Amino acid sequence: MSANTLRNPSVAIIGAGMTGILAAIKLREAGIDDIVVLEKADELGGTWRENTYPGVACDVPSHMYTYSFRGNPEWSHRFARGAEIHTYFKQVAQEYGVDQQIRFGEALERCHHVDGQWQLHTSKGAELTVDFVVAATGILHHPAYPDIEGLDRYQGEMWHTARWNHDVDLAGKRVGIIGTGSTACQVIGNIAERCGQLTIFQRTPQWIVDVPDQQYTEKDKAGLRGRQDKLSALSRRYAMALRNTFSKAVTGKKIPLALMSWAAKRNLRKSVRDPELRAKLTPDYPVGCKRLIINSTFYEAVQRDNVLLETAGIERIEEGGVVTADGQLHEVDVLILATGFSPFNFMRPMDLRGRDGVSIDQVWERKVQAYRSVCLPGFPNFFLMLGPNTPIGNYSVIAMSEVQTNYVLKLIDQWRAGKLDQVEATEEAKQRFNDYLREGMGNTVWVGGCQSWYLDADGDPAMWPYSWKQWVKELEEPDLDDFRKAA
Ligand code: N01
Repeated sequence: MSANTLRNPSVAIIGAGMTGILAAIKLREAGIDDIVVLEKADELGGTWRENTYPGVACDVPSHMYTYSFRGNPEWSHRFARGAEIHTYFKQVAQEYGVDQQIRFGEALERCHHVDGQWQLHTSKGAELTVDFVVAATGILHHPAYPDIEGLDRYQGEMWHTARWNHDVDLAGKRVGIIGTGSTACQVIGNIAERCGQLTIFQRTPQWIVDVPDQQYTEKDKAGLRGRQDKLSALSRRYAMALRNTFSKAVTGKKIPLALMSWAAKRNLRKSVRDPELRAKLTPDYPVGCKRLIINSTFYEAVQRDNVLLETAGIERIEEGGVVTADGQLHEVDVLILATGFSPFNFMRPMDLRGRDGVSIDQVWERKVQAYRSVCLPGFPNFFLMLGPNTPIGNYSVIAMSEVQTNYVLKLIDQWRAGKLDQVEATEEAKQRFNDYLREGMGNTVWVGGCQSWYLDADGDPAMWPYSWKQWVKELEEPDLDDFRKAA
């Protein structure tokens, strides 16, 4: 079929973060121009717009954390800082004209499948009808607030790391921070020196590896300007290194796992001299079970005289501070919640109803699952970006989104060519896919006995348990036998 006989679909993309921008670029490149991007905030950038906490940086090498088609010679460090990543996405959106297609300050509230199309209702009262919806709403987007008695009674300044209050100067203040995940480690390394006293409330210690954070010189940057070939080569080199180490380790390959364990244990041994403190910082679960933390500032900060690592466990919170299980009140002027995110919400809360009026909350009531992370039976012509079991972990989510976007485009091509009007995976295919995932989980480190945001309510990891290569293969070509046939 020639290009001018193809049907031209209308597509709504939910969210103007990294995946939403990518989807818009790729759809336009494929000749689909009837696109609207609905963004609830007044600016694009997703995670990198929302997370502005001190020390925010990407823990994936910067030259790998870019779109494959648009490298960035300007990165300041091996691990790019949050603000420069935000700038990168704004630049790319502008260069590719995507910013013109974004409707800012307009959230999608209702999304119903009616008579073969999607009817949308936005927070501005607009009604839209489109053929396809792409949910590019991110994973780590909904801050998780801890369920601790008395949290609402606290009288000092308090905020979640994803909602940083830049109006409060921490200099000289008594600061408490709950959590010791990737975010907390970055924050602690950055603010410890400034605080009068910093108390870290650690519930579970974490494994940390230190990868040197090289600063790029003007000469380094100049050598990369206008050289997409060099930028791509750099990106490939990092990607290969990560695949051969982290990705293999977490999916149970013995040698990479042993090396990763060795690196994390050695880092702790070398960095923390005091045996008592070291014991407090030593996890009792395998390396990689929780997401491995890449950080070079936390161990130094935790050994400062003005920093206390409190491991007694939080009993309750009072007006003036945090009471630990040993009965001690830790008075703090500021309480920072570095308590992570609710990763199983995806595009919710949203009144999303598929074929026959079935709601997403009903479908996901028992288990949050999808077919190949992208498709939902009962929701035709609706695609998830970074959906359940995308191989998140210590790898670039941009690379994952690119693979998923190509897959989505191939499915939309079926519609454009008139082969399918309703692109909908079958329930049976979804079940088979999830059985296949379950088979692989036993070999992974995520079932190593720790609690983490990777696990769903049943304790099953919402991760990809096989190799990166295998995942790319799965998404290379749609298997049309797994989709409902036209009625
Ligand atoms: O969140 P987390 P995060 N009482 O869920 C603790 C990405 N990221 O924001 O371990 C006491 O890892 C909880 O304790 P425990 C990255 O993918 C990326 O740090 O459950 N403590 C834990 O210590 C990362 O994995 C970059 O016992 C409570 C912490 O809060 C993901 O974001 C940078 C508690 C939560 O840790 C999430 O990291 C930063 C309670 N009631 C983050 N509830 C990049 O570079 C929770 N905790 C891209």
